[in-house]
Amino acid sequence: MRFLVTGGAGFIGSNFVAKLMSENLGQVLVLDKLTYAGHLATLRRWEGHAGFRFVQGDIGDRLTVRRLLADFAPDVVVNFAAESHVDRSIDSAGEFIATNVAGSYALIDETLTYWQSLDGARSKAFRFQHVSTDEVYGSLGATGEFTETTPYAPNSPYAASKAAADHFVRAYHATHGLPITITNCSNNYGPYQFPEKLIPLALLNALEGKPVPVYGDGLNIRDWLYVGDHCKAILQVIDQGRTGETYNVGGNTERTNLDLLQALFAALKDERELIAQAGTFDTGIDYAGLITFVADRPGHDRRYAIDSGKLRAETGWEPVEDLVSGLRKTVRWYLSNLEWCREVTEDNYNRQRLGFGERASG
Ligand code: NAD
Ligand code: TDX
Repeated sequence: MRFLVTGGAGFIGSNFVAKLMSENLGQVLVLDKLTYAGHLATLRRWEGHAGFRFVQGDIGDRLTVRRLLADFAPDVVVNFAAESHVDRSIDSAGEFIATNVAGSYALIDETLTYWQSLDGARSKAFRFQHVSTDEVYGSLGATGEFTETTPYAPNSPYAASKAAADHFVRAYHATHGLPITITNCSNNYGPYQFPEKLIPLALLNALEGKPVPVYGDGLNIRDWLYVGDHCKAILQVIDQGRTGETYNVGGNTERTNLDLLQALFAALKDERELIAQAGTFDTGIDYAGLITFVADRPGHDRRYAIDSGKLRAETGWEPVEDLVSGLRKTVRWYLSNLEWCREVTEDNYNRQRLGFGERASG
């Protein structure tokens, strides 16, 4: 199998590439623009491996996409490439529209032309797998779960841009027959997540004894899924999912942000020895005492919860990690990769508050 993986230098994409490479599942070509969120350091271990290639480029650059499709001749295109941070979309939505909407459109339109050029067997086996989010469904009240038929009601510019892309992908199936699947997943955590997101931000701040910012009252609920389990779900959908269908992916692990942070701090406390070895950190910090309530995120969705029954019934998917084992792996990974954190954030991010300052136009 030949996989074209867009956004493969980012968090989830790189974990997906690691799964393909370490399990020898096929040839991999990564197309990534290397924005602030994508780094070659994340893919370094695959450099020089037979079966791995990296190209720096934009999914919205039709000529590059066309050339790569023709030269590499993929059996599967998996689209992870996106602007992914809600807070940045509040500051400025332009890049979200450029990549998530226009970029996804250019990618599927070029993919359609490529797919139409394939002969019978290859055309039948081809798949475009689009990676999306539960945030397209908006916010839940105290009860209920998102299903695949929940109406779209995105609240952040990020979610709106992902919703638009989902609609185009679906429309290319309905109109042109392009063999697509869409996965809508809940909050991921694990290795290689850029430290702007809640878990790595809180983990690094706690280690350094810095305030851990909690938006609003800290009672917003997210459903957390270890990234490896998300990648497993994507592979199973590519393998067994029906074309034209959407599959929700979630961990049945709903936590308020405050409860999640307590679980993270417990995982950190379990790793005192590793913390002592990892640097000059104080191992006696009262992490919970670092929690600092800050102004709420504008348009902050209150609760997400996912019904992944369709995915489970049709593919047999089950997550392997629970929150305790997943956080343990995550904490150990960050403690062993502090240099990666430094490398990917230097010159572009110092864990400052995003999404609540001056709105930039564009
Ligand atoms: P990320 O920000 O860590 O990585 C995104 C990657 O895409 C980066 O490597 C970046 O350089 C690349 N990229 C950005 N614009 C590009 C462009 N125009 N052309 C090519 N590459 C480009 O994001 P992530 O958290 O790994 O998310 C990956 C996908 O999964 C996204 O589509 C996101 O919406 C979706 N998703 C994320 C989560 C989550 O919790 N992180 C949950 C559900 C769905
Ligand atoms: O400093 C913080 N303090 C805080 O309280 C940050 C960064 C976040 N939060 C809150 C906001 C959310 O309720 O924590 C929760 C999680 O925030 P993020 O890590 O920014 O994730 P979220 O906004 O839920 O979106 C994530 O999951 C769905 C990903 O970033 C998206 O790409 C994905 O689609």
